[in-house]
Amino acid sequence: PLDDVPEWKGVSMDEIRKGLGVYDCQELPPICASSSHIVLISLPLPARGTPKPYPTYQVEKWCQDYVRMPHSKHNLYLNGSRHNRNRWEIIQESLLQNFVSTHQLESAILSYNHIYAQRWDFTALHHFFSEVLDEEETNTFFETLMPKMVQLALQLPVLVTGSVPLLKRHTNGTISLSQLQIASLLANAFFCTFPRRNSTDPQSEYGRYPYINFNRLFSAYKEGKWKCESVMEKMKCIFHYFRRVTCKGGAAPEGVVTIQRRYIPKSDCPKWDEQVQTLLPLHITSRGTIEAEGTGFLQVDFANKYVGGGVLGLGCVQEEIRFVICPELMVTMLVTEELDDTEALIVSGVERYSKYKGYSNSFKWIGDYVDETPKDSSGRRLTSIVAIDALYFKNSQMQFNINNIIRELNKAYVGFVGCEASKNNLPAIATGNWGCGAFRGNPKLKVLLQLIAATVAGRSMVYFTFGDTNLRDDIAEMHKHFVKHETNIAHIFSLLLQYQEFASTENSDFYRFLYNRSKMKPITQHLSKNIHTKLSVVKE
Ligand code: AR6
Repeated sequence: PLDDVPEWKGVSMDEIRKGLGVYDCQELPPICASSSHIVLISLPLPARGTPKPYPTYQVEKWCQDYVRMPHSKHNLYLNGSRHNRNRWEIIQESLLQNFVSTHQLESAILSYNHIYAQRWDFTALHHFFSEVLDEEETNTFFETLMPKMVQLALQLPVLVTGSVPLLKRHTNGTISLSQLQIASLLANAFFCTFPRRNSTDPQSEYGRYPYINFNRLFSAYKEGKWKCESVMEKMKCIFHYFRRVTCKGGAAPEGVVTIQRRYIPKSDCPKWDEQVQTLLPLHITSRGTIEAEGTGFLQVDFANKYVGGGVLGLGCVQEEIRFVICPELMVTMLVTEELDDTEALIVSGVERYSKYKGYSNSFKWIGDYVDETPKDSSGRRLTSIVAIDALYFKNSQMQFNINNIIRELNKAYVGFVGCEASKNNLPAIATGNWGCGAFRGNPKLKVLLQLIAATVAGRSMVYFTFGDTNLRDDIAEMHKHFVKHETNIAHIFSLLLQYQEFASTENSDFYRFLYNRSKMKPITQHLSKNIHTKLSVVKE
């Protein structure tokens, strides 16, 4: 019967895991503080309970290399004719009240952001409470959750005593902090307390960072547009997260999260035309999702170069959904400067809080999710996510341009390569149609580029086609073809180079082209030299 036909192709999950248990491999080594790894909690971890902040006493760095904290004594509020006041004092005064409506909340937020009073808009937030929640739910929110969120935000000075470094462009840097510290930072983002993060001018100090203050989300409302519904569902996820992290007892999060920015200069990336490996094993399935069935693997976030993408706006595709079901990911938006071509961000230890169904405009929050992922010796859940941003292709032909191919290979490689310290124990990659939805790439090309990058990084792959059985079969066949013919990466790369010219002249089937050409003799040394000349002349 048809039901017996497996929905996957390639090798089994067991083979991908090399017979090891789901959590036997680990992306990041245990936490060890250094000049490039800032640890905001005290080590070793307590046997139970939440990790303690580090250092014991508050230290403050008000400068361009660290997050400017809302409670800093340097965070002055220039309020017209009045004397400069400490902004944190105003924040405390404004938030310590018994809120009964979102209009009151709006006034409170604007009282320490008055220059935005005319520009910020809270329509989506008001809509959520007036149209989405019923009266009882609204009352419960203001009576119970809201005061706890305020407490969580105002505890920031005692919870985060160290300075939070920024993960800047073209640097390698790592931060480890507790889930509770993240919760407090995100509560501050909710109340829009982060200074200097509101300018829309790209030249401003944080012009190359993602948005972090939640006023963006509160205004994400379009009259009559379906997108507003997914914004409401995203809000449900976020309030659910705050409900979970503010509840007392065993349910409060006690774990640790590590955020790592990785930069490999372009000149140190692999020479793609010199790699002699053949493709590593692939498990490909049309069922399941990266976050659910990709347990234990390095899970790809189909990111924006500004991590988080449209999570605080109207966006509701793979990255945004991942960020709202695992809101701790949003703390990356506080610290991560725009990703450049050969940079990636790896996050380990985040928890999933929400169940959902649907996608994009049909996305719905459907309730609490209990994440049973075990923790490593550093208190991190064994969930690792890598944010890699694909290129956006307005013109579909452009993706076959060899410079764009190299860009995507390098990007995926930087994401997949893993730390030296974990080298022999890295999990496989769990991915799918990276760059092929909102960014309009061709999945048949992108999967091949990801396979090449994963192979050179020494990792097998689990690929989710997100319901597409034809794509699954085509990819499985392509992979099988190259493995059977022992076509190495240099050879595949040379085929891509040939297709670049072919694609612009004829409307051909990409894989057919690869099959036909791969039967010919592999590229010679002479031709290989030719590639380098071509590479330097082909521009986007
Ligand atoms: N698991 C597996 N596959 C998935 C999943 C999932 N959970 N969700 C989606 N897919 P897209 P992009 C498949 O459009 O093109 C965001 O705004 C599905 O086939 O999210 O790289 C970012 O912030 C889908 O069409 O990724 C960026 O700005 C395909 O993956 C931008 O979108 C691509 O998902 C990135 O766009």
